[in-house]
Amino acid sequence: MVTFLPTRPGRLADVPSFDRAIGGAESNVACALAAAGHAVRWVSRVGADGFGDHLVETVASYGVDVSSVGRDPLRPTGVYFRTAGDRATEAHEVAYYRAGSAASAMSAATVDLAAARAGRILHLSGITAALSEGCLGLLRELTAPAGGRPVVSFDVNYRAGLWTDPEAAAVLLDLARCADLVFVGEDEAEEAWGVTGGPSAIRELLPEPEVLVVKQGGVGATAFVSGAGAWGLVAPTRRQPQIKYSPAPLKASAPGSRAAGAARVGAGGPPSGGGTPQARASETPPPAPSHGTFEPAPTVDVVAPVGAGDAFAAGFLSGTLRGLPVGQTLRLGHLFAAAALTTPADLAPPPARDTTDRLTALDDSGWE
Ligand code: KDG
Repeated sequence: MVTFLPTRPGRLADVPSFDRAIGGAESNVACALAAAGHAVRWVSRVGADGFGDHLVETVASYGVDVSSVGRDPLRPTGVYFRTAGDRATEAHEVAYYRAGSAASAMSAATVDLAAARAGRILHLSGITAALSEGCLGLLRELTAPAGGRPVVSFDVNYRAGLWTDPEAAAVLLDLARCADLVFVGEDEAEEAWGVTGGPSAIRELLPEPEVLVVKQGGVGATAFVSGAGAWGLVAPTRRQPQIKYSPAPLKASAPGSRAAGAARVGAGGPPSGGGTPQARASETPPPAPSHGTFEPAPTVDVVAPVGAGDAFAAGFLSGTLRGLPVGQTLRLGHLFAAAALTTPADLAPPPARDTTDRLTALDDSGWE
């Protein structure tokens, strides 16, 4: 979507002018990942109009392959306007002009499915599922269990205002259960599914995905990993031998230090397992822990929260693609999100790689 950001605070009714930018959950993730150096393709549809040109050109300028973005000669590119919102409550107004847009007319018949399935990870958003029957059908097709499908990453992205279907909650739960990696906010899990009780209660509802990441706003995020990380994400107890990017040698495993595999844990469960890195390095991967790994979020001065979830997903996917241990992968999510939180736009390029390498390798005392 093309996004219009207010040039000053206030109600939508009062803001006199807007600056053009780009937004849209999947393209935000694609751009942040490409800016972090990954090979990314964005598969979508936009109108054969000036806004479509702007969107495709801007996404391409981040290094994303846009060759599979179709142009719809009959339908316009979706746009949306939003207000700056209240910094304390994060409440803001949003006006979507997306009904009848090129993207809302996507379906399994109009999108290049082979292109969508060609990467190692296919990232999808629950927002798209809300747009039309065709879009929902497309997501069902892409999340259907099938041999040789890529790892399917799904951000629940529940937007109450977009759903007319009373079954929204069930639809999103269904899609999430078919994915391999799921991102969900603790607040949206409560809003959509009525789950209270924190990350472990959400994991109980969603035991299927190999990786479930519960975002806990400014508090942090908890990742549950089951299986042996067959597609690259390693279990927390194997984190130390996987550290490749630390600028200085990490301390050996002082009890309670990050190098020993300790992680502060929120509602997700007890601390992740210990064991010295040296001992773990030569062992077969341990059985996957059933508890979560929690990483606190850094404190940032929030300018606009929209897009932070996409940035977090991009950071987590970046760490996953790099084979980083889950604790560092969560930190990468937080750092990408911090970049988005501190800019007014939905999309922000992630921090430079040397910064994220340094910060993901810090021990607990240096993080917050
Ligand atoms: O996650 C950010 C998105 O919400 C935003 O860029 C626009 O995709 C969008 C939506 O529908 O809300």
